[in-house]
Amino acid sequence: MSRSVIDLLATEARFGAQNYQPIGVVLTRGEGVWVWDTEGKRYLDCLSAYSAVSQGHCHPKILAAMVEQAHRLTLTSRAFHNDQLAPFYEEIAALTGSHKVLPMNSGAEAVESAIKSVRKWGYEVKGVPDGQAEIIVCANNFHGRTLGIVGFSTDPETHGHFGPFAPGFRIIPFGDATALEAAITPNTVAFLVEPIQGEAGVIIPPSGYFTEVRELCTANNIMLVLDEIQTGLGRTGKLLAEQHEGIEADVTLLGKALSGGFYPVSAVLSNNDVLGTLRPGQHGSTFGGNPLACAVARAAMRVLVEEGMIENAALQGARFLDGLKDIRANTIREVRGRGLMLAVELYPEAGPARRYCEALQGKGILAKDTHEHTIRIAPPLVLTSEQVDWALERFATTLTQDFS
Ligand code: IF1
Repeated sequence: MSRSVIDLLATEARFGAQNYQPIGVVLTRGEGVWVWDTEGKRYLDCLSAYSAVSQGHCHPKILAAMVEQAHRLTLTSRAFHNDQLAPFYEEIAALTGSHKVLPMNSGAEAVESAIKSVRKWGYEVKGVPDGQAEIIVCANNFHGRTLGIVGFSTDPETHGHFGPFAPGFRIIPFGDATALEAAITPNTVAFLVEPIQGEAGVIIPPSGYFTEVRELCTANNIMLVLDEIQTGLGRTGKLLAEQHEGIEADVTLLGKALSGGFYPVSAVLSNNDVLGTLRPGQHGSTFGGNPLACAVARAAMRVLVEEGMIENAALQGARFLDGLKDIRANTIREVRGRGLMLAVELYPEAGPARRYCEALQGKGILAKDTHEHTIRIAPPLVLTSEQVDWALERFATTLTQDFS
C-alpha cells in the first residue's frame, strides 16, 4: 500500500531543510496541464513549476528524446566532445538569433556565468581597470539563490544572514531609465535585468522602458543582460520577452522551460564578444552541455515551435487576462500579465493570498502566492480556451468568497 499523505508530510518535515512551505498537496503524476495527487484528485497546474513545465507535464516527444538519449549516452563531461552539443548550439542559436552559447544547468548558474563573462569582457574588451567592474541591477530583482546573486537582492528574506557578499553591484529602481543613466560610470560593464519581474509579483515596466535601456546601453558600451529564465521561450506570448519592445539584448539567459521540466538545462546566449572572452580552463561545469541535457533541450525547443505553443500563450493569455479583469470582486486590487505570465494582486484587507491558493486547491487549481497579497498564475502554454474558461469560473468563485 502506498504511504499516506500525513506520513509523507511528516517524514519530509523530519528530514528535510525547511526552506519551503508548500501547499499541502502531494503530487504523483502529470500530463499536459494536469497533475494528480496521491489520492487521485486532479488539478489544473497554474504554476508549471515556476514556468519550467511550459510544454506541459511529461510531454511525450521530450520524454521520447530523453529516454532514447539515456539509453545511448548521458554524460561525457566537456573533456570530450559529444554528438548532441553541436546540434544543440546550432538550433538554440538559430531559434534566438544568438552567436555564442554557453550551456549550464540551473538558472542561477547561467546568471553567475553571465556575470563572470561580462566582467571579463569589461576588462579585456572595454578596458575597465582590473577589479573595478560594476554591474547595475534592479531593486526587487530575482535572479537565483547563489551567493553572488543573493548579495545584490533587495529582499531581506533572500539575502539576510548569508553575507558577506561580493562587491561590484549597483541597485536602481526597475522601470526607470533615468535612474539607469544616473548610475552609469566608466566602469559599468553591464545592466542585468528581468524583462518582467517575476518574483516581485509580475511587474511589467512602462512601455518604452526597454527601448530607452537599449539606447543607454549602446551609447555607453554596456552589455544589456536580459534574464529571460522565466519570461523566455514563449511564456509571455513571444519567444523572448524582449520582442515585445523590438529590442535585442547583448546577453540572454535561458533556463527552466529550456528542458520542458525534464532536467535542469540553462544557457547563456551572447554576441560574439562576451562569451568570446572565455578561454579553456576559465569556466565550466561537469554536467553543462551533456548529451542528455542537449537532447532534451532540442526536443523541448522543437515542440514549443512545432506545436504553436508561443502563439497559444499569446492567445490564451489574453483570454485569461480579460477574464480575470472581468471578475467583479472587492478583493482584487489589480490584475497584471503578459501572455501566460499573470498575477492577481489582492487588497491587504482581503487577507493573505495563500488562503486563496488553498481555496483554489480545493476547487482543483494549483496556483502559488507571492509576496503576501499576490496570486501568480503561470499554466503550461498548451492550455486550451475551454481550460481557461474552466479556470476562470473557479477564480471568480474563489476571489468573491467570504473568508471572514
Ligand atoms: C525558488 C520566483 C519563479 C528566476 C529568474 C533566475 C532564476 C529564477 C528570473 C533562478 C528562478 C524561481 C526559483 C524558485 C522560485 C522561482 C520563482 F518565485 F522566485 F520568482 F520562478 F517565479 N532568474 N525562479 O525566476 O533559476 O537557479 O532556480 O534554476 O524557490 O528559488 P534556478
